[in-house]
Amino acid sequence: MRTLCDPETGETLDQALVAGFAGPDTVTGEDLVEFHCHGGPAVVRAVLRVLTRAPGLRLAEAGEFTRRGFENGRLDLAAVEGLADLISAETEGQRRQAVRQAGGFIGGQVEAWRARLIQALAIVESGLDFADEDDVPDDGEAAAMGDIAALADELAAALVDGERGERLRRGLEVAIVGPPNAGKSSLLNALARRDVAIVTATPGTTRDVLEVDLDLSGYPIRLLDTAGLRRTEDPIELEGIRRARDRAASADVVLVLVPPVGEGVSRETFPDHPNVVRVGTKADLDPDYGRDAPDLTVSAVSERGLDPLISRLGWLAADQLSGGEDALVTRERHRTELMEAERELWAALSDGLPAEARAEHLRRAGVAFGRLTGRIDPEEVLGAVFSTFCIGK
Ligand SMILES: Nc1nc2c(ncn2[C@@H]2O[C@H](COP(=O)(O)OP(=O)(O)OP(=O)(O)O)[C@@H](O)[C@H]2O)c(=O)[nH]1
Ligand SMILES: [Mg+2]
Repeated sequence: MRTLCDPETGETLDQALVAGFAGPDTVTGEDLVEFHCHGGPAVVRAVLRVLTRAPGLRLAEAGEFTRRGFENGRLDLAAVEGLADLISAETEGQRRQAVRQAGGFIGGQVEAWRARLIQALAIVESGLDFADEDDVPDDGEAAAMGDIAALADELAAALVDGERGERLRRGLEVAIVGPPNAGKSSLLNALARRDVAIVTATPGTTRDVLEVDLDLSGYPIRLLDTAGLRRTEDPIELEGIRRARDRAASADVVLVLVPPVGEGVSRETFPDHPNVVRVGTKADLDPDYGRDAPDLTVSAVSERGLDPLISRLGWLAADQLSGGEDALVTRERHRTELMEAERELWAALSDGLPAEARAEHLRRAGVAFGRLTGRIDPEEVLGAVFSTFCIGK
């Protein structure tokens, strides 16, 4: 415990725990001092006022601590992104994935790939000086290119992952579609357990796409309520229907709501989607669904059938988000760089290529790996990553 005073007036500001940490074994790699003062806003303000008056001291910018840690080699860029994901993780699945990336999961793998690539590149480059004397690649180079082929295969395999990692970050998108008055908004409200969407007996109530994020057994789900599909002349409703079709087409799962016969004004169907669950609505009315036999039935009023629907969604989420192994790629940025590296590796492997060109393709693959982990640091990439942090991280 230390007494913190204003050096100008001698006034006591707080009794605080002050902890010093010697670099380079700290989060930033620099020497650090932490003040653990009492949490009242006036205390914090007074301490900050006195500290920032001292020459050379200022408040950190957003993400500055993490940025210094990165610049001092304490963590790679993918780990920085993992940390950002950890701070914003809302479900258990997202937290687990973020902890893994913050701990250097993809960074470690990419560094291992890069090390192998550099070895092969060194062998190809060492052969360059003697290229005139011997057009046939020697054994060393053949072995090196054999490893590059294996590397390209590993990259390809890592990229065939159904984009699980990215999906887990943003959540599984589940679009609710169907004819007007089918009970789409009522179902959204029932699943969200809040009064999110307007429900009325007038067909064509919903126009905009409404989004609600839910946590279903640890998996993030983004539910979309959409405008009822029907033929109409109303330009506002037409725009709503266009958005509904658009969002449903790109959603991971589509719930097609089937109202009881006579309840829905239109039977216009939704075009094919690989993941459709047909849900009969208004089950409390003891309904007849005619020829449109649904997969399951629910009532937003009596809540009958909601639990089976939630289980079904949880099961779909587990299937689409968790897969067999932990996802290596969790961001579009990672995917772009790995795809670029893979392309360059295959290019380097093409037949009859002069050794200089082969080496150049391998170098470019290495640059793509380097961009992923932040070893090669175009300012705009770094700026984009760090600006998502809050101050104090
Ligand atoms: N009995 C019964 N009525 C329901 C149920 N779900 C919705 N309704 C009624 O059906 C009508 C339409 O419900 P909404 O949820 O607004 O339907 P919607 O599909 O969102 O309709 P649009 O936004 O117009 O496309 C309202 O009068 C609801 O009260 C249900 O489970 N049981
Ligand atoms: Mg609605």
